[in-house]
Amino acid sequence: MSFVNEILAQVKAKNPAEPEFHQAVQEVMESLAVVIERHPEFRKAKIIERIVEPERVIMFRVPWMDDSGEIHVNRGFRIEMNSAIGPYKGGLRFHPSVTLGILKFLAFEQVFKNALTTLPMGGGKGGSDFNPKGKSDNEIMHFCQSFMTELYRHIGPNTDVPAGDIGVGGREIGYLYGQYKRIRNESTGVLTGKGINWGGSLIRPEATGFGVVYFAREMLKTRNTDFNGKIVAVSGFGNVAWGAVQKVNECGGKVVTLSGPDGYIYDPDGVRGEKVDYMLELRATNNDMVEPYAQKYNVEFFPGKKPWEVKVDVALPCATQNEIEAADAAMLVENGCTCVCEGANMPTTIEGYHTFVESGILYAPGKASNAGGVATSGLEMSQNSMRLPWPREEVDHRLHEIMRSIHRICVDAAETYGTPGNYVNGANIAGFLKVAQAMMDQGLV
Ligand code: NDP
Ligand code: 2IT
Repeated sequence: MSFVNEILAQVKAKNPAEPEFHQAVQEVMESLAVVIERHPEFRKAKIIERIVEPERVIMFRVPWMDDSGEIHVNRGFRIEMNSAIGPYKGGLRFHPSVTLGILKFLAFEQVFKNALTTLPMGGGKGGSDFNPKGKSDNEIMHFCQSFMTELYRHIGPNTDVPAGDIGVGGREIGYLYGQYKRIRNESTGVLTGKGINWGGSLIRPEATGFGVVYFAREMLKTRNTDFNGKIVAVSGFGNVAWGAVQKVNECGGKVVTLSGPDGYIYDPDGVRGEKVDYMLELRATNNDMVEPYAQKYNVEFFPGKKPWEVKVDVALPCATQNEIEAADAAMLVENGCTCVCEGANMPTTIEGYHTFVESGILYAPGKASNAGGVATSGLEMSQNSMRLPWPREEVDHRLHEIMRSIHRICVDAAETYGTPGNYVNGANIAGFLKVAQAMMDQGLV
């Protein structure tokens, strides 16, 4: 058995019933075979065996009371995956599908992503199987307070700095921060994605989506083209999708789809102007549905379907993991899509990404292309440490430069290791090398 297959078999045996974690490890391992060959010192130091094992996993009970007085019990998690290059950093996800395995896949991805940002941040992820759908503001607050009443003892501005992810936006970060401050009697940058009046960074809400488009622009540049006149499919209608839609419009492209768990809308005139603001309203209803967009703007809605059947030039998956399966990937390529740039984390299955890579279209994995969100979180941490906010232009300029650097780093690593143009290999190899080298420097930890 090859070394890579051996590792995969071990990971599967040791972590049963965690298919998303296995998938994330497999994708990275496929890229690393050549690195291990060239660097026997990593194999000797068991870097791979160490990197797939979280430094610490925290699981806890989250009891809370709803508006009618009924008590509920959810499960809370924080995966502290790797701190070789800085404090654990990564979002919190509140969604009923959350399990230990999902958060381990996300924490694992985050380690490599954060390494690519050029900033000193380790990798972590957390969340809960709490379902925000249909909950009142009061219920969300009580849940967040209960969640933080345990989480506070494990995090800190120099230890572990959570942020948002699916189901956790500005409102939730506010409630979580309020409770942390109350317990610790400390105003610090312990969370990112804060409100701009109390330590948040300008551009953080838009950063992931902006970054995805900055990255896609760099990719298109390698083929001497840009967003001008391009037709774009976006999935999701949340935070990442919202930022991406704005930036595509600014760059001269036209977004014709949005999607939710209920299906997708097709808007041939483009999601622009007040329709972009309406995305925020739609999210705030906590109803899990994109269909009201179709009713409001009199466009077609395709229930239970995904937007990948629409003929587009560029696809930006911004909803959730494994939303592009093998058949979807084949359909995109067949319909002439030339660039797929991931906003979500691991939105493409292994078979799907093989299809993209083999077809020779431009394809970027989320750990490179969606790193603008966590990178801007890193910039928020810097501003908090200095106690000095940067203006919008400064943050946007730094974000843009970081995305250009990540693109360059991926292109260079892919080339150095013999697969030019393969962004998956580039991202995995460059992210791995930075963390692995740090682990070597720090001894057996
Ligand atoms: P939001 O909660 O703001 O939006 C998530 C979107 O995805 C919503 O439209 C949601 O619909 C939809 N969605 C969730 N589950 C499903 C599903 N099973 N099928 C179809 N649609 C679904 O989250 P974000 O925009 O923050 O996150 C989107 C993706 O981007 C995630 O993969 C996240 O990990 C990733 N990401 C987020 C970053 C950030 O800074 N926020 C940074 C980097 C990556 P609904 O809620 O109605 O179910
Ligand atoms: O997946 C991600 O990179 C995020 N959800 C953002 C994490 C962060 O710490 O800003």
